Amino acid sequence: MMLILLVCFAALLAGIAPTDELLPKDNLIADGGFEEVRSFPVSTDPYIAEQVQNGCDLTDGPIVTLPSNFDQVCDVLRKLRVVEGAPDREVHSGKRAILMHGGFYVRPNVKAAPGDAFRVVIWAKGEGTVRLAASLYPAEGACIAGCAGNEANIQEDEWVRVEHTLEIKREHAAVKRAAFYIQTTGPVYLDDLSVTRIAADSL
Ligand SMILES: [Ca+2]
Repeated sequence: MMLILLVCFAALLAGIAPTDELLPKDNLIADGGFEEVRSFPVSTDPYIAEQVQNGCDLTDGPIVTLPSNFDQVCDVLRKLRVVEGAPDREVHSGKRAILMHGGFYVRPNVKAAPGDAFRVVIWAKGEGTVRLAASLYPAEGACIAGCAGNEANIQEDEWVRVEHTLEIKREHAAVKRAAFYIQTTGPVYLDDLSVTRIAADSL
């Protein structure tokens, strides 16, 4: 009995289940729950400073806080803020999520080859559309192709699951890696991003 009480008490101390338990173990994206952040003075990062000068809403002050898996802007980024709050309310799980309008690439790049397929999932809440996609690269050099899911309409005040299957066509024979990105057409809260490799025979 005492042991059960101790276990219950430990579970209480631990709070809710860590967000990683809601994400697949084979998630190829680091920190898909957006729980880890990187804070630094805008002035120390010329790339981020340029985005702010161009009108991107990243911060209210001299310090910017970005999700740790932020790699670079995709096309246009109007707004990207890390938000904190309660599960199923401001965030889908854990303590943090992001509020984003526009697009950005997430870390890391993933090894990829013609014929590969990936299941890409994110939870979203807000107003606009959400699209998950990948830019495809050869061993060296610029992007040679892409694959994208259909835009999903998000017009709800509840968290909804967006899922795409992204396939790399065999005609893109030189593809060696994929860089995944998220795009929205309005301010949308996003959490629990996962990218998992699908076996070809399960398609
Ligand atoms: Ca989260």
